[in-house]
Amino acid sequence: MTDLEDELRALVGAGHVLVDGDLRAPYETDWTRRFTGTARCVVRPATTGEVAAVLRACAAAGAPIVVQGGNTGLVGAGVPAGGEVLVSLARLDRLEPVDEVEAQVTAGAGVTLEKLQAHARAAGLDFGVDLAARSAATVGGMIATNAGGIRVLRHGSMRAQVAGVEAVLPDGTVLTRLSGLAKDNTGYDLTQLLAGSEGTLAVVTRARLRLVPLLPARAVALVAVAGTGAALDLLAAARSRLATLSAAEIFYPDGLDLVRAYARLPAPFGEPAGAYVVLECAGRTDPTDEILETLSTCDAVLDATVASDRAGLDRLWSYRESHTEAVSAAGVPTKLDVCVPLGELSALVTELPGTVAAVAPDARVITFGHLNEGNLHLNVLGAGERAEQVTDAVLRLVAAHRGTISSEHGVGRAKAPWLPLSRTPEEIAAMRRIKAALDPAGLLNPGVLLPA
Ligand code: 2HG
Ligand code: ZN
Repeated sequence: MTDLEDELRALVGAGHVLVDGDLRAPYETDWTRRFTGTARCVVRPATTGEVAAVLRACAAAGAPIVVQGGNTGLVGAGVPAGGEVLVSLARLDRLEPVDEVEAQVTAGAGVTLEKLQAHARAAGLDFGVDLAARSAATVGGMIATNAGGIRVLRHGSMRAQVAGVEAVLPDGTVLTRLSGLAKDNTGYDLTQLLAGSEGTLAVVTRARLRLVPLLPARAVALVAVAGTGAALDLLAAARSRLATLSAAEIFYPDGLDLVRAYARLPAPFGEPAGAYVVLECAGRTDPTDEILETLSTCDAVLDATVASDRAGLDRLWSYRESHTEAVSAAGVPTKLDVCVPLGELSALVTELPGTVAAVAPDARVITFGHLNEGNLHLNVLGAGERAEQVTDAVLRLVAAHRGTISSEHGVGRAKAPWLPLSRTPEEIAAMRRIKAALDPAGLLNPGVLLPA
């Protein structure tokens, strides 16, 4: 083995430098199975000091690095393109005690969302971000991608929860900002710069996270509506009348069919509908009556089913949350994660099938997502060798509707060539200057975010 591998073994322990192909394999392919590459080796540091030492050693050797959390990313940003040292942060999984007065907690980058949620809830608080990959997604990856999920409506996305971070620059310098002060105007906000930077500027090792009130009483409505326009009418009614609204999601009949077959779920309604909306309310007291009253006075509602018990909540949410796994069981999807102004949503949904069919006649699009933000997940199945053309056609359509090419999954390797559709040449040039200042040798996550 080369000098670098020997040096890494000395830094993190021989058992945490994986060079054998079988041991590397689980780290080398992303969740979708679309992105895969060979790592030079996988390194598993356990502390910030070890991460710093690993980065220093890689910098001295001129070795490029790819950073990985729970490997739940969907844009190919956490797996190697080929030949990088893969730094897994899974062992940085320390959770400190909840500070109940500040309503904050410090968590290691490798802590899973599910563990963070359980920890916060045991202290009578909650974490503001929730998403279907909660059992594997980690704090560091969620900060790096500025993850969104199902409660952005209520609490904002990941960056809104982050009061500070500890992070390691590519030269091994450790930046520590974990005091969590509620007001602190002392210069550039490096924490917020790193949120959404996709591991291209520094490696987040710990985070000071804000917590939110625990709202134990929940009610969910699964609502059948005629289509996207009716779904938006229902959203408008929910937004104006439901003070406790915590989620508003959408899916369509073809997604429902896939999910029902995959998760063996019954048809939710006697009659099929054009679109389905999930509304969730959460409070200290049961919000069921509030939801029922809103549904009964909204003309867009064709049919609805409401639950507030644990089993019923899980059952209704599973129609929406099983989409990703059901799609994956049907094939390797081309995943597009876009956001348009709500006024453009109906037109986008209408024009989408024709746009895809024009470049990939055999492909089909499963559409679902976060209605409140106009954030649709367009999962194209059967694109085969036309995946790039489908991506190009759909992202151009989205840009024409004043939308963004990445709403919450990030740009990664998957969308980097299309970044100019969403950011001006001046913005991209400024981003490159920031990248060059913090990572002059271009060693961190090369090929991710910024177009080649
Ligand atoms: C979701 O909202 C996730 O369920 C995954 O962002 C979306 O699989 C997808 O495309
Ligand atoms: Zn999503």
